[in-house]
Amino acid sequence: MGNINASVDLRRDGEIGLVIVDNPPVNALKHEVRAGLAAALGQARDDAAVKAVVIGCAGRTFFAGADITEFGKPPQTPGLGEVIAALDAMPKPVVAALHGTALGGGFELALACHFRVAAAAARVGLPEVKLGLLPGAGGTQRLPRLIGPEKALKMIITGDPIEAREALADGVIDKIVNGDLTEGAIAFARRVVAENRVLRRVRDRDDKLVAEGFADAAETLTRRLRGREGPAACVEAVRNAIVLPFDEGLKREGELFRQLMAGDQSRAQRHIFFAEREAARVPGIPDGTKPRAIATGAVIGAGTMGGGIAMCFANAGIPVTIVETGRDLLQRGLDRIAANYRTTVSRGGLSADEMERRMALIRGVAELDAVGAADFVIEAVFEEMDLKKRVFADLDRIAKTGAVLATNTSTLDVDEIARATKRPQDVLGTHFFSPANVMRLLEIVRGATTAPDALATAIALGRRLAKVPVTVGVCYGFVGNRMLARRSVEAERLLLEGALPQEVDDAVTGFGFPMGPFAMADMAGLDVGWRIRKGRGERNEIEDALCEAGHFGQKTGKGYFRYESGSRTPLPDPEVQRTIIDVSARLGITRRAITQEEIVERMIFPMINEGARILEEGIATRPGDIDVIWVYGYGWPVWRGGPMYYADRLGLAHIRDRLTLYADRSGDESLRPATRIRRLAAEGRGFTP
Ligand code: T1G
Ligand code: NAD
Repeated sequence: MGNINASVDLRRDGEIGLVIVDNPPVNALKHEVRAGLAAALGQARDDAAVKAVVIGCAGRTFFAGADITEFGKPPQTPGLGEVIAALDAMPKPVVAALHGTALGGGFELALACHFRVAAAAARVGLPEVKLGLLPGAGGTQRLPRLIGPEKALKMIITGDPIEAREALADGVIDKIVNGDLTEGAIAFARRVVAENRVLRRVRDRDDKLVAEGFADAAETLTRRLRGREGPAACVEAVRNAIVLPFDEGLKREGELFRQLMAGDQSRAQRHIFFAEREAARVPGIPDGTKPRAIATGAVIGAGTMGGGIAMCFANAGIPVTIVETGRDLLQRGLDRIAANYRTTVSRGGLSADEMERRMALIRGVAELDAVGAADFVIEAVFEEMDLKKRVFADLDRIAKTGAVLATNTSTLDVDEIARATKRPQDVLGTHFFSPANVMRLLEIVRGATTAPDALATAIALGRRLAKVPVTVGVCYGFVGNRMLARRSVEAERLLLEGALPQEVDDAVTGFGFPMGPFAMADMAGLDVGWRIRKGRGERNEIEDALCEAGHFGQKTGKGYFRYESGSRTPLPDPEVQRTIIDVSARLGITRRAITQEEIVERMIFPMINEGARILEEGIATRPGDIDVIWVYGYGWPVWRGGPMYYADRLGLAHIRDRLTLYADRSGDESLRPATRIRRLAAEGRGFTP
């Protein structure tokens, strides 16, 4: 009894053996933990005085899974599978005491225990698919035996955890403990001993293993996951639980797991897992910098973005005031918010009560003075510099001391906006992505004079709003839009040279993006870019011709594609095709057939090139930050790891050579490979050391 090793402790509480693991911050199942668990189980098994065992964790959570930092390294024994086999062989009752987030291998270990009790706030899940894997320690065989293949497949393919209450209702856990969890677990174990309860292993249960409905569920769940290896393997493994004996299903699960672990997709997704956490470490914010308290928020402008941003505050339980120029526009904005919530309620994603509660947190006004008490103000008015400077000058007068003043501009100079106030240290950019209540990325734009605690406040708020905050510097379009602008230039060139919108979008969605550049432009609204170009005296021959003909995108039912009323499905539009061919002819361009491969290269390589320049200028701190921006803000396929990671996989010498070819062909010097690409390619290195 006592310390088994630095992470695992075994002690006795009467006839109950208590195994407590302490491996901060999330009790990952690293080698030492596994070895300690195996030893503790052995001791408890062999100690006649021990009648039952409770396994629990110290700190903020039960095991949050295998230790991801060990992936790709030589395996060390005991593996998690061996620890779980020891649990299966235990002749005494074992109770898992769950709190925090019992995930992946941690939840699989709990499923191999005879009983599971949990704190009310606990959540359980199998998120391996988010790492390009599948549960590899029996989860695909045990969970279907507890809740049926259909529900198990949903949990495994989404990777989303469920709350303790739902887990109790599904029979995944046996009891919710209010009060001290360890004491509750020990009391539960004592009752099991006292009542001499039958030890029924999950692996021996098959009453829930029905095939009916499984195939349809699999089809529905994987429909939007084209090109992803993980989900397909999850379907095969869970199907095996229905058709194969437990040990054969388990063996096949292990084979699939090792296959995925060695594959490119999982390596790319693991890169994003760590890059997302690395992005939260921002140079220039001294350790111990305290974020300012945020109890209330305000949003200026209730348009496409303002409404979504206000919903983010309400979804996080933060009261928010939304301001418009007049009652009609305000009501239109509030109606759009309510309609959005109603859609979510109708899909079962929110209860009607919860919708009411959130709507009650949103206060609509038509007077800017009403935001005087707000702790964090976000401006989302038209993308016009003079208008934004006027709004910030007013906010400077109205907002309370210490309030953070943020702009949602997608391109404009945050420092120039800050200079419209006498408190530029409180000004920064919070660049949300459309739809703001859905997209997880938040590009936080640090101004030249932004105070470290204002920045820390925006990052902390970003996390409270369930966003992935990435801090960037000030330049035109920041990181994401600046790279996107390179793609847009090439996209127009491809249309002029011979491609059609549907061909370009097909190539890009074939690469793995959920949407092509032209459908995306239609969703954001072609008029946003048109206003910007008019302001800068620039032209996009095809898009401006479409805007002049009223093609603003989804909002007018026609853009690069046409939309049936009430539908968001982009349909080829002969009128657009005619416009494109006319513009090519007017510019004297002979159209030619363009391959999908060339389209993909010209959609991606110029962006990578711009990413290299962004790193050279220090606008982004790390290549991984750019990858996280593209995965969470622009739909870059996570299983390709992001543009900079993808470039390293292809090799920078290849990127350099293709860019040089396209620069020579088009005469566009901006396509010439960036200095950093040329240097790294010459040294045979990648962006990430
Ligand atoms: N392994 C190693 N490190 C981990 C880790 C893990 N599983 N989970 C978190 N960390 C680190 C993380 O990098 C960060 O480090 C710190 O802990 C805090 O994390 C066989 C093989 C648990 C919900 O996928 O989802 O089991 O940056 O900032 O926001 O089937 O972390 O401070 O240095 O995210 O409170 C399955 C992954 C593994 C869960 C907590 N498990 N983790 O979120 O903190 S595969 C997962 C999370 C598996 C088996 C297979 C979250 C969290 P640093 P954090 P958080
Ligand atoms: P929008 O035209 O849909 O909404 C702007 C709203 O601001 C309008 O309802 C208008 O009435 C209101 N407004 C104008 N002046 C105002 C004032 N003085 N006080 C209060 N309200 C005022 O535009 P949008 O698409 O929501 O864009 C808003 C901002 O967000 C822009 O800076 C844009 O560049 C940026 N942005 C847009 C997107 C996108 O995809 N649409 C994405 C990220 C950022």
